[in-house]
Amino acid sequence: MKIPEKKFSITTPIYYVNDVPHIGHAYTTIAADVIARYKRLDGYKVFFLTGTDEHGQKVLQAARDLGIEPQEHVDQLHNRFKELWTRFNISNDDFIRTTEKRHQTLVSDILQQLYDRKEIYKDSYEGWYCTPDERFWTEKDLVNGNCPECKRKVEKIQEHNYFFKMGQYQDWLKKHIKSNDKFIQPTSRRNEVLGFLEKPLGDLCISRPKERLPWGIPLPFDEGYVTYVWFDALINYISAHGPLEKIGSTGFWPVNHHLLGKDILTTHAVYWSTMLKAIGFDPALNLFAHGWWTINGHKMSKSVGNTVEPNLLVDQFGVDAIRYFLLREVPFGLDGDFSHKALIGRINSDLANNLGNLLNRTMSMIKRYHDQIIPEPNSRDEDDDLKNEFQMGTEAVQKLYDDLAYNKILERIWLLVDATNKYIDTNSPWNLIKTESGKQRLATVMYNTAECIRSISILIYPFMPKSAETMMEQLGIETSIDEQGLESLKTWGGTKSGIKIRPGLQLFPRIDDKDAEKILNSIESPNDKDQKPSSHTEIEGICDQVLIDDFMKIDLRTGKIIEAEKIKKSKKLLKLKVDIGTEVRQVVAGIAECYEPDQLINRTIILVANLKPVKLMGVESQGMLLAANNNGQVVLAGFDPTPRQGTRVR
Ligand code: ME8
Repeated sequence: MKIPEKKFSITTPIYYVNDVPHIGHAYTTIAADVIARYKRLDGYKVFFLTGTDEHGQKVLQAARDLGIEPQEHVDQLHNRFKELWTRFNISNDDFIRTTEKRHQTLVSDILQQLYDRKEIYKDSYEGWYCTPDERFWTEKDLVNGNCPECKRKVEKIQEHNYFFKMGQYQDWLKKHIKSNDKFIQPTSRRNEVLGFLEKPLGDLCISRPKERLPWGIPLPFDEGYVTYVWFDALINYISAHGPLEKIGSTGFWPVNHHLLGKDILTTHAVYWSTMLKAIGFDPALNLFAHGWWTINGHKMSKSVGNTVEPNLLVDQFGVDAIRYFLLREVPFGLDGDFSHKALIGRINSDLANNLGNLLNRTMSMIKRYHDQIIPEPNSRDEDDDLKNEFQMGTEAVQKLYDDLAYNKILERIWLLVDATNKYIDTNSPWNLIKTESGKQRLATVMYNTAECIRSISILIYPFMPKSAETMMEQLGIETSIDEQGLESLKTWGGTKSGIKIRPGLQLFPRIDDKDAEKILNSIESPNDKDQKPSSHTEIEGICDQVLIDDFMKIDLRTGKIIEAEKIKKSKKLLKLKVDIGTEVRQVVAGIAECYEPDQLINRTIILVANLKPVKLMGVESQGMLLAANNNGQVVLAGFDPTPRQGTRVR
């Protein structure tokens, strides 16, 4: 019997070509690449799609500003994206452009079908139009008379247009979201979409008169109009698969993950899902809306002009360091302030000190003690703890992929890096070499260390493909990582004894303090210029007023303290483990002078759960406890009666 092929598909948004790409675009694309590579390692046939969104007002305006034809402009800019993806080692299977014939034909076909089925109708329309976002808003949507999304000015427009009967799918969509937990992630964003759907859902204006916007796909049933850029762009996800009748049989629909920034979740969750319903296709299995990279708290964006240029970062730090940093630094789903200082910190600690050093020391020991040959282990039955650690680690990593918890995946892999470094230290090969019996054990230790490095290379491959390949090369293993696959991690011993290692250059050279200072001085980013350690100031009076929206950005959760201990050499700090229902957080709190660790166990506290992690006395703190300072006596905020862990506090 023929075993059916396992298939998997993933997409990024198609990016506007009104300007060159920045690190925010690279973020989504790298995140998708990691999943695509991981699934291929797991034996799936993957279809990974990215592309460029080349129609609409923004793009036309950009071409006009440059004084060139829109087609010439989009041809130039789409290349900038393609080149950047090559630089970042992005393994996309296709790249779709909305100005391509295959896309335009499908958009036309879909429009005609929906028009024939009376899913599209013509009406007169008066509304407020936001040109940068290319969206109409009603009077009640506006915030202080401005666009509710980008807060910029809107203009009143009255015209005849075509509408897609989106409103009729409102109940279906609500039901679909409610009955499919993972359709929209993270949960907070899912709740936002459900909140949006509590208001009546209108129909969607899907045309723009040609005299106002000539740059778009003409409506097949009315020459006087072009297609609204979002209706056009969303169809890219299927136009890459060919004509409508073929899409269902490719095995790649529904898409497993549409990755996108939180700015475009409504268009995907609401417009795209209802469009698919009308066309007769199932919605994607998952929409994951990640957070924004910000600079000093402001979204990094082309229009604000506060972007970080990805090519410069790659020149300075290398591709894999950037790929690693973006996905390790901030949980996928939350916003993160970009800092070169933090990037250098990660390169030095995680990459140079931990991983790079592990490879170097292993290479030099195999060279010194075994003449550059991976030895035959003297016993294959020893070191079960190490082997179990790798077994459990690999399984944990695989589970974490289900929720796209990139930072946790990397954290888990680095526990294996630490375990291997510890294994070397505990066994001290430099002592084993001194005695005959020690030498017997040495062969086993060096073999196992090489096998650990092979496993780590496979696990980091989706994130840092080039570095993983270099590690394999240094180990002397010629079989490609894709060929070895995750399958090869199921049993210990995939590394062959007797092969010659090829020690090479240091994988991640450390950036010393002088160089770091030079780099930081040459960077314009205000974040790095004024970066101070996180601190809070005690203010006697009432602080400036904030809007409720700002307050709601702070995620306060109840948590139960399950472990507490003093931090060595600190009078003030305690290290706590706090259970917040969905996970256990490590929190460093300055309460040691007022609370004994034992007093705190089982106490329910309030945790600021979305505070960016910081290190205090070298210990990571993933949140902050709320407390009052009562004349120097710190008193923890609490409850009576006690709610369950993880309850949101407002
Ligand atoms: O919205 N942080 O294109 P776009 C993180 N063409 N990610 C960011 C980011 C930031 N500061 N800035 C941009 C469009 N992104 C439409 C999409 S899809 C059918 C049409 C990423 O060029 C993030 O993925 O404005 C965001 O959703 C996307 O780029 C927006 O790119």
